[in-house]
Amino acid sequence: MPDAMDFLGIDALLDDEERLIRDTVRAFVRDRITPNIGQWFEDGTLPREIGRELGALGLLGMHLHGYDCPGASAVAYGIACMELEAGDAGVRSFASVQGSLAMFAIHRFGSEEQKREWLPAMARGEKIGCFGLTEPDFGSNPSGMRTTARRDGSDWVIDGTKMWITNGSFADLAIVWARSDEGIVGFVVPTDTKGFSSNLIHRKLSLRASVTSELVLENVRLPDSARLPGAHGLGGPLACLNEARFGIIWGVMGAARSCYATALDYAKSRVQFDRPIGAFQLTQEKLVNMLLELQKGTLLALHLGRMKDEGRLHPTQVSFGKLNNVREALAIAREARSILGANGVTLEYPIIRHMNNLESVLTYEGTSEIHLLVIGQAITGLPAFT
Ligand code: TGC
Ligand code: FAD
Repeated sequence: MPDAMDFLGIDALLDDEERLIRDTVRAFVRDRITPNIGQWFEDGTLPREIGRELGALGLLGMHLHGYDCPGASAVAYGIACMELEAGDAGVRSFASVQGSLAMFAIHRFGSEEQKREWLPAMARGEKIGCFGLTEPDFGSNPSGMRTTARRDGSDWVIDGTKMWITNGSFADLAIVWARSDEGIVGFVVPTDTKGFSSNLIHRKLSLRASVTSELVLENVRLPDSARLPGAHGLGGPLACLNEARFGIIWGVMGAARSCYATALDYAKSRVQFDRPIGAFQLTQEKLVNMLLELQKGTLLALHLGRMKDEGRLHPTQVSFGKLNNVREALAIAREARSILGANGVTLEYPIIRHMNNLESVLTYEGTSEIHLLVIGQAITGLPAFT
């Protein structure tokens, strides 16, 4: 009989190293995240030392090569994201922003000096990075950004505000994207630079175990060596987003798996009308529908991961995965929540936490509408953004 958690035997499609990474990250989540996450979520915090712990496991910048980065495959990185987000999307977000956004930007577009200065320490989690693209008035449309960078002698002076920046308040460096006479350019901004400040965003009801901040840059003066020399135009930050979006395709299947597993267990033990609620056809329909989308989404993630490892994954295919898997993970979480009845609304169970987190994941890294329009343009040749 197929396994209720791996009905299609997807496990057999992984190699030994991939299974080892999965088991290692799963054990870390079981021992370190699961016992604490309810409290962190309630308190609205994520301890900064998680960075060093993820670094020690080789999970920061894990798919990057050189500069003390682990150089793992895209599939191995995806599996790690899946296991981290089965714990909580806040922890996966931490790893995504550090590895796929901040480290990737330096790795792809940075100078040799920048790579040597930052990447090894970031891989160990000693230095934390954040990625400032979104602004208060420019979210889905970053091409309108108002943050400016102007040359002043051999220096640059940056002014502007970035909004909704993950890891912003405890970061040691911020990758900041700004408009200049040369188009959109990127900088590595040490957060102790004069004129740089951050403000924690409070009262979030989603991704509470994740630090989200506003970044304010007032007359921030930096030498030209702080500019990312390889990044020219909006394609720079968008290339970084492809990496993080890829991790999300996997991550959300971890959150969905946690919801499905919790609902399945509950349905077998909760008795109403003298029978386990899992014996009712309506409950079975919910569970089976969850299983279908969970397995299909996991297969999709693996397929896209193999394509990425072969170097033939197109950004529009990343949009396909992000749109589908986040949408389905959210549907699974909502359905799972209903199976737990009143218990489904408390932090005693993980479901409502995942469900609330997934609302942010639906919005960040390109909203579902933006990814739909990216795919729509790819298949029709007709842009429908404006
Ligand atoms: P468009 O004219 O289409 O493109 C401008 C230039 O960029 C290139 N490009 C890409 N390059 C690499 N990867 C992609 N996915 C790319 N998409 C476009 C394009 O070829 C062009 O290059 P060039 O050389 O011709 O100049 O740009 P547009 O202004 O029309 O915008 C297109 C659109 C709407 C798809 C884009 O702006 C977009 O993706 N918007 C969504 C913004 C977004 O996703 N923001 C995310 C912020 S970071 C975040 O949310 C982190 S959450 C972290 C966490 O906690 O996990
Ligand atoms: P808007 O762009 O104002 O969109 C609002 C609604 O309008 C959405 O439904 C959208 O899909 C829709 N819409 C917009 N344009 C169109 C269109 N052309 N056609 C149809 N519908 C459209 N950003 C960073 O730079 N770095 C980070 O680390 C980061 N972390 C984040 C963490 C959290 C918890 C959250 C919630 C956000 C984070 N973001 C980050 C910001 C995130 O990327 C943006 O919220 C996202 O890009 C959407 O922008 P917006 O919120 O301004 O929404």
